[in-house]
Amino acid sequence: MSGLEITSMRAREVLDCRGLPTVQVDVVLAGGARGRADVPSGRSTGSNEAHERRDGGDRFGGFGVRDAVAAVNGEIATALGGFDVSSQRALDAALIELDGTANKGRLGANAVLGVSLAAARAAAAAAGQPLYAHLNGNGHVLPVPLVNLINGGKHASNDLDFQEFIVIPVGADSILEALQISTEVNLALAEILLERYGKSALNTGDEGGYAPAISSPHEALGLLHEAVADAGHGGRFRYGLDCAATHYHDGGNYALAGETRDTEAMIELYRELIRDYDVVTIEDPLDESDFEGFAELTRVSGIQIVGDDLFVTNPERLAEGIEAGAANSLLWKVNQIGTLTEALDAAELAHRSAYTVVVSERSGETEDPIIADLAVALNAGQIKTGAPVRGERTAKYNRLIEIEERLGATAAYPGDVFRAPVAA
Ligand code: 2PG
Ligand code: MG
Repeated sequence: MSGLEITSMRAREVLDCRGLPTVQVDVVLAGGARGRADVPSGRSTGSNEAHERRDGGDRFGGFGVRDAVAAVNGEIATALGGFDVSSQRALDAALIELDGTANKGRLGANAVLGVSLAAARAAAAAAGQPLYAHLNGNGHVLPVPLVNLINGGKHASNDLDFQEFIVIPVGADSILEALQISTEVNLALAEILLERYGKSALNTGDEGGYAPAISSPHEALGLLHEAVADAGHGGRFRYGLDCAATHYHDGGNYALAGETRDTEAMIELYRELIRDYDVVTIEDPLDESDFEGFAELTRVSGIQIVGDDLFVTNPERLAEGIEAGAANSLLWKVNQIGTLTEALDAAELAHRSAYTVVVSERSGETEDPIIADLAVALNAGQIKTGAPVRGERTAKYNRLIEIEERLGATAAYPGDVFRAPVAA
């Protein structure tokens, strides 16, 4: 006995930041080490994501996860009893085989992922190491945060179609300073919004960013530029978007700010925003099935184009995208694919293909900060985890601050070269 065998596993329903239930899993090993993980949940989901199992019916408005919890406590606990967690790949392979479907639809990706992540944490605890160091002894790059200060799309009740308007603190020397100056910009933004639109403009969206009643992406980006200038940080920020375009696309056209645009018109709009607002990264600019359009925009834009709904952290879809030249960056969300190993494989394929990796939260998060450790383990150099407010977002930022302190002199903050593989 190595002490690394699973002796017990327990899942339960807990609440996420929207007050909806999600799966929390505890894994206990023979040597006494334990690991816990919570499973996040998206709202603007890609249609090719692994299956999130919900109970339906009246309980929790249909969002209950009792069946997924029962799958962990019953079938998965039985099958993995005594399993040695020293190989995450073997453990995840066992989970995939047990489920037996292509999208984890039988047991539920939320059941499978909870076990996969809790087992990784237990293995790290048994080794006496923080998770980032256990996964990669050379993990030392603190990610540049893509800080989402204005929310729209499915994440807010305003008329902005783009989902996320992002500031990127490239002119900081550390994650701590990056968060400091981002927060100063957020405070300046609040003052501008209050003065210009009144106090209802200070209502926030799902990721803690403000959700003013505006509809023009130009206006939103202009507000970010003004806030950066007012905070005295001109030149220290660059800008980004998550357009989540799948969600206002219909038959080749996009319904954006009251107008209908075809793919070419969307690409023109992006070129304008890149030129006028120093936008250096755009996620999901086009529909999730439009590999060709993504390839064209990637060619003509010269910036980082990120595939979220396009790739769904799926190595096979990513391989297809690489072949087509679609995007040059992978948005990386472990729950889109359902096991840590498959997500790590997608990141490895991305890096091998000179695609960048942006580690990302979901809009439905808990206080679990695991993506902070995963971002450092991947040396990804970029993370997207909302505005620097609200516990489920600050949990990740605070964990990054802690990791930076632990790493001491070996910690690196990439600053303006966060997307170097694209610029090169
Ligand atoms: C996204 C995510 C997270 P959701 O589209 O990138 O920001 O949103 O979790 O709702 O899919
Ligand atoms: Mg997205």
